[in-house]
Amino acid sequence: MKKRCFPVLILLLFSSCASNERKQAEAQSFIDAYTTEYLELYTASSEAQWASNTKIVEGDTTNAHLVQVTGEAFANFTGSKENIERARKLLETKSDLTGLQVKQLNKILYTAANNPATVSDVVKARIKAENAQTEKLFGFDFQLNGKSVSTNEIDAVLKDETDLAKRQAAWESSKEVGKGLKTGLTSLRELRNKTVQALGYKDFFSYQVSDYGLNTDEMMALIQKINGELRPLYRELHTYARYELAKKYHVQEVPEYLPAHWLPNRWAQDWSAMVSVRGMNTDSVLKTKPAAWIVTDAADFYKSIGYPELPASFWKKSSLYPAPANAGYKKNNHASAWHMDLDKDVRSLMSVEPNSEWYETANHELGHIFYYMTYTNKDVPPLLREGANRAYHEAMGSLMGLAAAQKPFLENKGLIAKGTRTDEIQALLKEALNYVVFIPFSAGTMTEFEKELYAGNLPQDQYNRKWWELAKKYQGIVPPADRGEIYCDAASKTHINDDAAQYYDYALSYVILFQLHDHIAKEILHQDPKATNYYGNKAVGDFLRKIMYPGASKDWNMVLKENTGSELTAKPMLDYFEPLMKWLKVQNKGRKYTLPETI
Ligand code: X8Z
Ligand code: ZN
Repeated sequence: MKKRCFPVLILLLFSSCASNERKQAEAQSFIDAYTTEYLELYTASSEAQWASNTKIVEGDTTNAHLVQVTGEAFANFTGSKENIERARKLLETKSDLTGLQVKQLNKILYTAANNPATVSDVVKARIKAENAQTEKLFGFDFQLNGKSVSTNEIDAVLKDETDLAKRQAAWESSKEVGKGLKTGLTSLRELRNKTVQALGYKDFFSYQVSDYGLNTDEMMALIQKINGELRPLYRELHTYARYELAKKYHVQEVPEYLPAHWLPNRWAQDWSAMVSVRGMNTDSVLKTKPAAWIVTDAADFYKSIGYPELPASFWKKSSLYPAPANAGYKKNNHASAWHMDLDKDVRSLMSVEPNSEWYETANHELGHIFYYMTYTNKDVPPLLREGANRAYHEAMGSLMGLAAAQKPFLENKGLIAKGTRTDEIQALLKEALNYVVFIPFSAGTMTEFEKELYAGNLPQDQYNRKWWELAKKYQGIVPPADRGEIYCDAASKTHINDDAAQYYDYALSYVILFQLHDHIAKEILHQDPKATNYYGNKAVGDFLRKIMYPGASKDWNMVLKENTGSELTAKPMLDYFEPLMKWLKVQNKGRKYTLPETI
């Protein structure tokens, strides 16, 4: 017995090793062939999408045609029966494969589920409906007082205007676009659901959520937990804003809920423009700069922490500034970053003007760009060139945006005079009106609405009622006047149309951002998280690059744990705003709170 044991064991080991090698070689040759074709089709489709988002000409169908053709080619390949079967087959013996191979095969199946050949007519119709919706959204002619206006101009009114009638007109103008998008959204819901259902997903929402390795209930629980943890602080901010804005607009009776047009953002997702911190009025400096400075300065910040120069093609091919009013074309007015070929071609689409909002956004977009550039390396196969999860991708640039607005950084950059005295609580308040206020919008209104839409099949004649019910519940916001079902206010938000069922990414990204920032401040810079200066610090860059480098080839929970020592937690975010909470409670003493303490 014993005698035979050895040779048998060796033989077994040997043969299983040989079979491992064979299986791995087989998987690799499939993955390699798939990748080659994938890259070609992905790039062609990106180019078509890029053109159709940067040059929208009314009546011109060239872009739409190209988007359709390249989109269908990409879908036919990625959703083909053959690719699905081969990936599934190889995964049947996944213990024989490397971790990286398993991840790539899963990615192949995940992409297939959005494009199954078995329902190719549905996929075709979806591509068409998606492009039509984007063209309608960004080709829309916003009108204010009988004149065409850009969304930048509407935003400027909502930021600065104190006359409530004028504010309401601008706010209402910004929502007009939704009317024409309502039926398109319903078709998209059907088409998106039907596509992913063909490969066994319950609905499009659960499909998108599954990218995190979570099911819908788990994601909702996670997001609700975050929302619940930030609720006490939001409730203070909400109370404070009602009273302060009533004062500002000379309204005698403080409203129970905030009228949407009182707030300096079309969706009430960021109220930071409400507060101007004396001594830290960066807007007054920024507006003296050319728009290009905003982008080059953000790039300079990344460079200072050890990121490379942006490639010349970035500057040449990006679309960074608003289309001139008389250009004869419109462009997508929402900021985005593109990895065109999953290799060196990186671009950004923005409408930069010299102000603090675009300064923050430029930092945000470059976070995506440098993430792309960092995980484009020999160790990360093209199919895994994505963030650790989608929220990480959003977190990086937002983190840099936060860092680029802190006082020591601004002093160092000469954006405010050295030694300027500022009120720390006001600065913290301004930050909370951005980062904290965003949570009930992202984790509440947006996520709950899209869950109802996709998983709950919300009837079309209830879209607006549901939207405002959620806005009231989570954000404590009400519309200035009745918004019947002729409107579709949800559809005025870009992501509802073209980045569907993913908005919880941003809520999670803010939580991650504060975890990373806390770690950087305390462990690397040894500075107060509320007053940091990342500029020029290579160790900060090394830390971020270590997270970025593996892309999606590592488990996202592990990435966080390994780099910050903890799992996903809102604690650093809550700690950050602790002093503000105390201050707000004093300010709000004797005021009437209208939001329930718990959601
Ligand atoms: O959509 C974005 C980015 C896209 S790359 C500009 N953000 C969310 C939004 O504008 O609604 C960034 C934060 C929230
Ligand atoms: Zn982003």
